[in-house]
Amino acid sequence: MFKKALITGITGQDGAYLTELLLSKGYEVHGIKRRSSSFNTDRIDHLYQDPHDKNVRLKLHYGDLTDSANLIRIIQEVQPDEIYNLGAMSHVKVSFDTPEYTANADGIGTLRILEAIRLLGLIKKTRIYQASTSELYGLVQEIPQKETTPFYPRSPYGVAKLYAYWITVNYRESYGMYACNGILFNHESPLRGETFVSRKITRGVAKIALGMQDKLYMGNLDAKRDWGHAKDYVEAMWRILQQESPDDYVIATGITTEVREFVRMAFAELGITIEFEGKGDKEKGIVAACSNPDYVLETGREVVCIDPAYYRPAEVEILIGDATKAKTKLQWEPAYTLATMVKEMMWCDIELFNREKLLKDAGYIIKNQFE
Ligand code: NDP
Ligand code: GDR
Repeated sequence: MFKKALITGITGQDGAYLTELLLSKGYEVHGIKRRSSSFNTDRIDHLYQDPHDKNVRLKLHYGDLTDSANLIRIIQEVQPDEIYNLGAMSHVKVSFDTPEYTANADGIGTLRILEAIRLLGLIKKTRIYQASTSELYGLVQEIPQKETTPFYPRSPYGVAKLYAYWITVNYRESYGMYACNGILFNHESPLRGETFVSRKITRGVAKIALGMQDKLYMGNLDAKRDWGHAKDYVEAMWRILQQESPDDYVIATGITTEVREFVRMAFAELGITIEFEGKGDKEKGIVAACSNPDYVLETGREVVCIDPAYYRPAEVEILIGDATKAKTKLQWEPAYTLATMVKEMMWCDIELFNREKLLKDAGYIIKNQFE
């Protein structure tokens, strides 16, 4: 018999990679998608199956983590063996603008799922994965951060996820639920949302190289992140739910890198050398050399500058994770390095914008429909 999984946040970066993984393992995958005025299933369209076909193994349901009745109905209907709660308002900076909504979706949303399992009598059947985050660590208490490091979140997002973390632990301890937290450090991919820093950089660098954008406006270049690849990280999510007993795990690479260095690596991938000069708001990234004849960027041109609008009211300065527990107990190892990930992301965005440029130059795109 195949297993059934229910994924909240199936239309997001991780939802797409996880769906691919679970389908490849023979699961029937159900996903909750939000109603939107425009299509929001781009990341999983290649996996979509016509509901009229036979043996359809990917099914989508309209829903929202802020709607208890809807969640109870879907869980009742699907009777999942595993729930991956990936749905969230996941942008740290945006959470300062929408703190109440973030608490509702990211914090109470998790409670709604746990309560639904309890009320429906599915405690013995359904295992649950909660998408916890390195943002829980926030202000540095210990480095590297591991499962026992104290939490000190620094944003409404981090605080909402702190509630979700503890309510997951509480339901496990109170009701014997198979409920686990994956404390995942930043993970990126070509499917990463366009406003997270990695993708903003690879998109911006691609457009600058192709002559479609002048500069990249950045926030805090000093921040350091432990960046992995989403494809490796969804494998860890699945492994977390296959263990004999439920537990919480840090998933990270153990290497931390400055945002500034990510920018440098992205340009370098295209043969463009960048040097940074100046300090604080006045810092600039200048072209020092360009060895690739495909991209004409004159030496001395300013391509990166700071816009303080991207600073956060409170920042998480450094994240670096210790995934020893996951490596030992789950036998989890990431396949990507930061360098191989930047390469993949950079060339995907070059291809994307090359295509757009071709269409524009040929007169097929009148206004920029990709912005
Ligand atoms: P994305 O932002 O790419 O995806 C978030 C998903 O949640 C989307 O499908 C979105 O739907 C959905 N969503 C948002 N609000 C609601 C809601 N109210 N009800 C139902 N669904 C909702 O995030 P990622 O894929 O990168 O991350 C997945 C999860 O892991 C998130 O919970 C995130 O906070 C957490 N996380 C992510 C890390 C990372 O580095 N990527 C690290 C650690 C944790 P729509 O497409 O309609 O917007
Ligand atoms: P983060 O990711 O906040 O760590 O949360 P993000 O990529 O947004 O920021 C990483 C760091 O880069 C700095 N930064 C900028 N960030 C953005 N978005 N845009 C900029 O222009 C910019 N300039 C500098 C930020 O200040 C920050 O220090 C991500 C999300 O996926 C969360 O959902 C997840 O929980 C954590 O990772 C782990």
